[in-house]
Amino acid sequence: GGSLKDRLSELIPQKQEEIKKFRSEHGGDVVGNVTLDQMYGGARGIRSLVWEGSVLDPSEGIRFRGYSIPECQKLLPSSPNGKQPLPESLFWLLVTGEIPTLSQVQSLSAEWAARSQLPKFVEELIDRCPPSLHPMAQFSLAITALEHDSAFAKAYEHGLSKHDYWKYTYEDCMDLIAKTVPIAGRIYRNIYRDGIVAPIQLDKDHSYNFANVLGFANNSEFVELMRLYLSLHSDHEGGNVSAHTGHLVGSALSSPFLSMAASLNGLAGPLHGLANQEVLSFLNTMKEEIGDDLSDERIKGYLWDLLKSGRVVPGYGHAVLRKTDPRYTAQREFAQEYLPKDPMFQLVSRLYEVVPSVLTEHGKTKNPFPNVDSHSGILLQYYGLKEQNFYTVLFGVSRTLGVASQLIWDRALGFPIERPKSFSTEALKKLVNAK
Ligand code: AMX
Repeated sequence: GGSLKDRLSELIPQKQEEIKKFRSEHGGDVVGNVTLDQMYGGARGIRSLVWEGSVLDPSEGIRFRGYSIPECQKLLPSSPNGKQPLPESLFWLLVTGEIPTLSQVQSLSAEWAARSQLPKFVEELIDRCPPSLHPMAQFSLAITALEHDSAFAKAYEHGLSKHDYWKYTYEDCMDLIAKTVPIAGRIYRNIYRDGIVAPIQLDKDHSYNFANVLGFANNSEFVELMRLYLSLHSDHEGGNVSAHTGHLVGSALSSPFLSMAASLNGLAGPLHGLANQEVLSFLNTMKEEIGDDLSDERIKGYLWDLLKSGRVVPGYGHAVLRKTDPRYTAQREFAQEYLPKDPMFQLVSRLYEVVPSVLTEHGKTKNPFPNVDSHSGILLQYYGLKEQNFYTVLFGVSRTLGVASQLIWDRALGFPIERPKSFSTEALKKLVNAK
């Protein structure tokens, strides 16, 4: 069938019509209420966002356009020489709600490879960053600089009709996704290797090229890991910090580059995407301290010391999830297949047996089970991508798929600028007393 943009042109009027009808029939319906505790408590659970790509169930985990992770692994096209879903196919699903054919997916691979060229000044900008600047800061800086060639910003400046917003947003999103790969590769090669970045291969898929710019494409298992990784981290409904930030900034009609840079800055926080880096430091320090003694007593003792010092167990807990994250499970299955004997995998598996009971006894967290970040680091370590400070960049390359797909729909559906109401404590007291 036709291109993704052609398919979108068909789907957009249908969706606009569907929402128009839905709102005319139910626009005044009440879908929730808000307590004071929710206002002071990080807006947890407040129903206030529309997000088309995925919905998170507290016990079952994420569904992308209605499909669970195992269903995606089964239904989405994979590489002819692999079995993990191609992230291109997940992007197609996020954008259209439809399972693409292999040829549609291959057309996306080719298009992203073709759009991957970086402006010279962006390369120079990355090259001038000191290696001591965190990779996520470099990543966000480079994505911001892509604003230079934003089709949306240019067209807007020249007077753009609202009906055409999505078309330019789409073009920018495709460029954005394509360029995350050489940007991430350049940052990695500059900081940790020889500064030489392999060129993008026009006949290869997104994940192969990603592995290749990092310097790991000679290992086909690593390429498969990237396909899984980039698919799993792409989208986790709309309220998490990176997704919500991208959507919020986009609502001001800032281009996809500015929106995604903002999103990445949120992803770079230790309670969000940086947790994958934190997990590795946690595992390494723990390994140093307890050595080969993986007994319950030794692990529990270590965990209690950590908790008593007022720190969190990174990789455990979640704002919405209340069971083991299926993204954790998918990575665990990968490890069971490819690296069952790896000592770090065994440590992670032991923690899975011990941490939930300790956190339950600790009695604070609403979810004592592991999240996505608890597992990703040790897989990367196994294949030699050992520099944990870089891990959140991988998350960001993936998260770009989810944020971009929603940005296209935000503009297609004419979503307005976001502006929730805030109150001072003073004003809230009056509001509550007035009742
Ligand atoms: N270890 C120790 N304490 C934890 C904990 C953990 N893993 N998870 C939650 N808690 C504590 C909280 O700090 C909070 O303590 P407080 O009452 O003293 O402030 C209490 O339990 C209640 O928190 P919650 O409602 O269960 O979680 P939340 O929605 O406020 O926060 C999250 C969610 C993920 C930030 C939190 O679980 C956490 O800090 N986990 C560790 C960091 C992590 O793994 N982050 C990655 C999440 C996934 C992602 O975004 N990439």
